[in-house]
Amino acid sequence: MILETMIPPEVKQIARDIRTMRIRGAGRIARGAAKALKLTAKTSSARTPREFMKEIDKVSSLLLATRPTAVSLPNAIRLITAWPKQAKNTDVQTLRKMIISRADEFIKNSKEAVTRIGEIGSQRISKGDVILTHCNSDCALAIIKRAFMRHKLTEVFVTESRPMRQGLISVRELTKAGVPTTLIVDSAVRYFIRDIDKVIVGADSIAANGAIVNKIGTSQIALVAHEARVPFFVAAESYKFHPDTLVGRLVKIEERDPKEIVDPKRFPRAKIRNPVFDITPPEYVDLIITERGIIPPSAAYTIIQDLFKWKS
Ligand code: RUB
Repeated sequence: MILETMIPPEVKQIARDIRTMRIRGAGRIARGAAKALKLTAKTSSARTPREFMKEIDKVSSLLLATRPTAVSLPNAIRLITAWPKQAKNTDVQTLRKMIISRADEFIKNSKEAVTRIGEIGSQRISKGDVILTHCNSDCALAIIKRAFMRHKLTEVFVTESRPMRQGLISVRELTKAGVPTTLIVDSAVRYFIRDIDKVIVGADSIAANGAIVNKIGTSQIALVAHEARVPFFVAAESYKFHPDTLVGRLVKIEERDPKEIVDPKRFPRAKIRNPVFDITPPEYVDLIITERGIIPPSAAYTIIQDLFKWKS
């Protein structure tokens, strides 16, 4: 039996960091998981392939239990462990090498995908555009920064993104890159929508019907953009497409501690709810920008089925 105590402390720390959001954002969570699997493979003292794969499974379960919504996490684990899991007549050393090289490959591909999304997405920005983004997405910011470097973009509006205020991370990153940035509260989106040319957000999961799961408030912004006929773009690596939605499974929406909103002791008679993601219907999404190219939301089904061979 693999005991919890046998999991390397650095791996437990990564799991803790994902749970407490020190590591956050779907891409970073996936890369964190890849690093944890690599560390496990490197330090394992398993004597048999069976023992080794049990350790990998144990760590996978620990990671999967951290946050439920970003499919990048299970997809990263699946991509790294699928081969070693099927490998027959192999030894611990070979399995170790497989996990390490697949984790390295995942991290490298993931970072390259973000750069490529920046490149592809920036071509969809017109000279003088004012962009609005929500929360903090590496993919969305890659497009904004690339477009700014190409002298296309005029200004970016960033929502605060309550309750954890990840918008402030975006503001820091964008101003550091020299992008003219305006911070607004989430409820000011409709007030400012007439000043906006395009909305660009990231995604934690994309369902087979093209629905987007992203930071709470995204769907309200999409609704406002739709009403004002402002194009709504989603930027996401291919591993954000959710294979389970092919068979009608729903993406689990994480509900976090109400303390992130306010100290519940101050309102002992009130119930406080803190769902941290929501679902934007595909009708409100104009484009999904991936590292493989731009697709309409209606092509999500094909991406999941064909590109990944993740058949129901
Ligand atoms: C982050 C969030 C981001 C997506 C995409 O939520 O919703 O928009 O994860 O980010 P949280 P990226 O802060 O709760 O993790 O493009 O960086 O993967």
